[in-house]
Amino acid sequence: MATPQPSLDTIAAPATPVGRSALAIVRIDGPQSAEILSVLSGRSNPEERTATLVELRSDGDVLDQCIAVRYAAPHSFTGNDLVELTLHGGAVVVERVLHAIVERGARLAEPGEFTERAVLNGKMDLLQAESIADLIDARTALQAKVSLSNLEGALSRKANAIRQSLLQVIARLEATLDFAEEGYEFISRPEARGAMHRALEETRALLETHRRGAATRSGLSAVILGRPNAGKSTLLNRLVGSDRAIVTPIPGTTRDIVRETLEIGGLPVTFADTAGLRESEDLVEGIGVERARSAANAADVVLYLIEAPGGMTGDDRAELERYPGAWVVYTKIDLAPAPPDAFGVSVVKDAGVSELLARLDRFVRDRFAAEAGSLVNERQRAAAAECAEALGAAVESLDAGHEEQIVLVDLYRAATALGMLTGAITRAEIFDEIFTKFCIGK
Ligand SMILES: Nc1nc2c(ncn2[C@@H]2O[C@H](COP(=O)(O)OP(=O)(O)O)[C@@H](O)[C@H]2O)c(=O)[nH]1
Ligand SMILES: [Mg+2]
Repeated sequence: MATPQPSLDTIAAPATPVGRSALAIVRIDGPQSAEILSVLSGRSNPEERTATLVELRSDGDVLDQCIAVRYAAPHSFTGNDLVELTLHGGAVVVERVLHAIVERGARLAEPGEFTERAVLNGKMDLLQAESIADLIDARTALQAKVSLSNLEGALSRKANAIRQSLLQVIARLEATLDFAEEGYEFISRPEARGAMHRALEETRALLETHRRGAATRSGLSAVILGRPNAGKSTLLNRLVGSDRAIVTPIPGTTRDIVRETLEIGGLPVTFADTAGLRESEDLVEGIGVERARSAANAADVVLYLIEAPGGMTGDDRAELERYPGAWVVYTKIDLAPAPPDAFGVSVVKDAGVSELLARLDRFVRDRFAAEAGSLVNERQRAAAAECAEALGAAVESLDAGHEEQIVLVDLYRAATALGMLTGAITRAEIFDEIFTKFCIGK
């Protein structure tokens, strides 16, 4: 582990949302943290890692009575000396305490700065740091579960294992090059190829986890399509359990997209109710139809509604050709039955709706629910894709009978991409990109 830099400054921030609450936590990190605590509390510092009741004073004024916990480097979240104050909640208390801390030499922390320090001190890698932000932002239990598995290191272990195997091949190919004159061979070409190919397969498997990981992180979109009056708005209202969209017997009522989010299969699924698909003279309705089509193109699920009494028309067939994966749902089956083998619902009679939800639940779980150790964002995907591309090129060079040096260029590129993924290789711009998205105080 890196030793904390002596020149490090001391930072402070509230770690809980500022506002009316029972308790509020303020953190101080850096070399002066313990000294600031002892000045404000007017006493020698409490035992390490021991909750201690102290009174904080500034210029003779009592600021608050709080519980202070002092952590000494390297045994803290950041790896530096760190103090956590559990104050009474309330904006004024937090504000006054922070002010006193800053007056004694600390500065206010930037978003994510505590976690960034933890990464720089080798307390966690970049993937784990990102999963903290994900955990904080989790909207469903499944999102929290995947974030926790990555925080615990599930994704880092997969990426490190691949990187280690590549570094071994690199080392042995380099050694072979160094001793080429003497005729030593530290790894045969078939052996190197085998190892590279395995690493490529593992990297591809990692990339495969991205669809699930990304869906778990950002949720899915479902679009409800169909001709005017098919019952789209009625179904949306029933799914979300409120009169969200306006329902009338007049075709063309819905013009703009109405969106509502439900939790299905552990993920947030945002349903979009759209304008009915028809050629319209009306400018606003025409724009609505365009929006409906483009939302459907980007959707994870398209529900295509058809009135059972009218049945499928030529227009429906033409629309359905644009969305090959669409689920056809016949509506208003209280008025006429759906065709045999077709799926039907009646909101009026409350028939088929829970079956529709159950099917969606299965679909989301089968296709999108992430397992532990999934790539969850674009940065991670791009790094894994770069690695796979470089490994593919390395295998090709080897097969084409190119020299070791040429193969090594791509192998280094692959190993570097994995190093960027976990943060073993650090770049300032990646850090900025990741940590500025954090909350203050984390
Ligand atoms: N009988 C019956 N009528 C329905 C059902 N669902 C919707 N409707 C009626 O069909 C008309 C059009 O519904 P709406 O949801 O606005 O259709 P949209 O244009 O596709 O959004 C309204 O008068 C609804 O009350 C149903 O399950 N059974
Ligand atoms: Mg509508």
